[in-house]
Amino acid sequence: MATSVDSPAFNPKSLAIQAAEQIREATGVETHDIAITLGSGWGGAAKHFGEPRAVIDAGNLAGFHRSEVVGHSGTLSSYQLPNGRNILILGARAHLYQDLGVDAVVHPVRVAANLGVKTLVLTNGAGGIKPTWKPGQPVIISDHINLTATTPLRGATFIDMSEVYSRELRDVALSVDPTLDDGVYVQFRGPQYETPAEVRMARAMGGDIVGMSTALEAIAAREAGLKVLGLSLITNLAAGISPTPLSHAEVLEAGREAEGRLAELLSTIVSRLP
Ligand code: 8IG
Repeated sequence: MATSVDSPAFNPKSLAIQAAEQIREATGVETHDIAITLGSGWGGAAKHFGEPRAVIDAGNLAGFHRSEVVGHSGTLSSYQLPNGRNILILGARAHLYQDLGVDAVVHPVRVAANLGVKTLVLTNGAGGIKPTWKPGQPVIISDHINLTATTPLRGATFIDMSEVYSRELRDVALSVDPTLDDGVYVQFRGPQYETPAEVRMARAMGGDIVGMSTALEAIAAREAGLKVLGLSLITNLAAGISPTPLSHAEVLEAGREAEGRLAELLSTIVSRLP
């Protein structure tokens, strides 16, 4: 059957409803409570959640695209925590720099919302601007600045952005590790890393963290009414802060070294989420 581009099948919100229905069938679970996106360095947390109830190849779900970036997986997995919570790990992130469009970027967030998820944990690997930070250090995202010049919202969708990253959820993270620092996440489109001048600009604007993923996802989450917890692994010092050039290999290496601690931290936070 020919499907026209005007067909509801191409509407991002109906694609998210379709994918959610496919996940309900694959998992046998009607409602998921928490969804987690695992960015660079955070992947080890999954094994702390026990045996997955189901692992779904994102390529088989409506609206998903196979991930292009080394170090990212392309599956969604469903777990049940000892406290009974159903959690969904969104292991198939699309980035703006892949040119799949902003709807593809936020699709996993919309799918989670359609599954009944109320709490979204967004993790990422990112560059650090605060001079006291060291590669391998996790930090809490307190707020963001969206420098992508785009948004997942369409039309007159004037959503409140005064507390995108829930104070309550940040306090849960702090209850697990009171030494966690926090900072403002600045999203650039990428894929190139920043120039030193761009990092100075981000710092002058009030930014502490530079990345390429989380602000757009958080906006879509707030549109859908989800509470958001954002966590960054500082995998590298931002350009000009770091004495050496940035490399993706360095990012992956910092992720690997921090993985054990991050896995423990994230799984404990998740077990305490309201
Ligand atoms: I990992 O230094 C990682 N992601 N924009 N800048 C930006 N994104 C990043 C960086 C960085 N490191």
